[in-house]
Amino acid sequence: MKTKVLFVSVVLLSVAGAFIYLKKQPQKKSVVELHLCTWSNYIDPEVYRIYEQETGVHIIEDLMDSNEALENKLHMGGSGYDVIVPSDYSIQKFARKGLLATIDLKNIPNAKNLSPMFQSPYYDPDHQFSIPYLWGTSGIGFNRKLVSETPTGWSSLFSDESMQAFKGKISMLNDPREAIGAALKHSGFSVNSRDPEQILIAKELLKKQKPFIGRYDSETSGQFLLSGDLAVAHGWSGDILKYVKQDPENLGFIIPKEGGVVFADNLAIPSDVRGERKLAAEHFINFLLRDDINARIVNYVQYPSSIETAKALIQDDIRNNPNIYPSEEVLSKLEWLQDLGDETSSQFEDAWTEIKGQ
Ligand code: N2P
Repeated sequence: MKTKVLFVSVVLLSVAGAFIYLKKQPQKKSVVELHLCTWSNYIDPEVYRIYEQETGVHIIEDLMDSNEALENKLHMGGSGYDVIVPSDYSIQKFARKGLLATIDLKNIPNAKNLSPMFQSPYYDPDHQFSIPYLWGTSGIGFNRKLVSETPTGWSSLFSDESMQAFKGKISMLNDPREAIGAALKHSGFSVNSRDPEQILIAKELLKKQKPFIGRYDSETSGQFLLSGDLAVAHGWSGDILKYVKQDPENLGFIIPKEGGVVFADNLAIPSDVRGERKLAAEHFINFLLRDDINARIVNYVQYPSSIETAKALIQDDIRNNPNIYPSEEVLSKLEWLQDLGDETSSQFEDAWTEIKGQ
């Protein structure tokens, strides 16, 4: 009996000893790199260097040019992404399809600094799946050397006169919801139309426009406006404004008078990211929301911040630029894209395949 007690005590003591020893050992970092899939011109690359310096975690960036392209990758599985940056309507859609992990807000304390506009966004009111990152508008960039009059609305991309005048020097976003949305808006409809006849009208307009198009481009149209290879470009505010800053005499950006799209892109985690990787992803998301980091990003990319407390660190020429931070009046004319459900989404995607493939 005595030997048995002795034996059990020795075993228990050894287990406790081993536990204390292991606890004292420095934690071995198991996540040494994270894969981020984001849009082009959406971060100051210096931010990756700072993160690596502070945490030892290396960020590997991959680019997406539309939510639909990202969705297809997630559906195929094994994307390897830890953090992704889908837009508003896609958060609804991806969550509905089980593609997003539930975020643990305890690990993202900086989310408390979100601006009032993003405290309860329509597409994810409790931030169950997403944290707003940057936002902006879609509009039209132009080069004054190539357009005789300053564009004011969508007709500068779609009217017969514009198409003839700017032949080969027009670009549209390479993005089904944005491009078809612009054609819907020009035709007097909502960007969220579910009406098959209206979608057909928009599709026919884009097919008619195609021979006049220089490029479908979600990444580099700003630089082609600057070089004079494009006269007018459908584009996202910051991507164009970055180049307007380089040549303000000749380049410009407008939000079309008929209204257009306002969007917010969000930090989210694919549903196959679990355990330590998910914790590491949440840590990185929290870092991107930190005031100094967030302001550094905004000053670099020219998109407005979702973080209220970062505003004080944002350059005046950005904070006071109505093209970057539009007035309430302009904002009220813009539409947020909605998740249109599977049936209408496929109609948009089929129309897009037909337009691009024609
Ligand atoms: C930034 C692209 C903004 C993405 N280059 C629009 N959803």
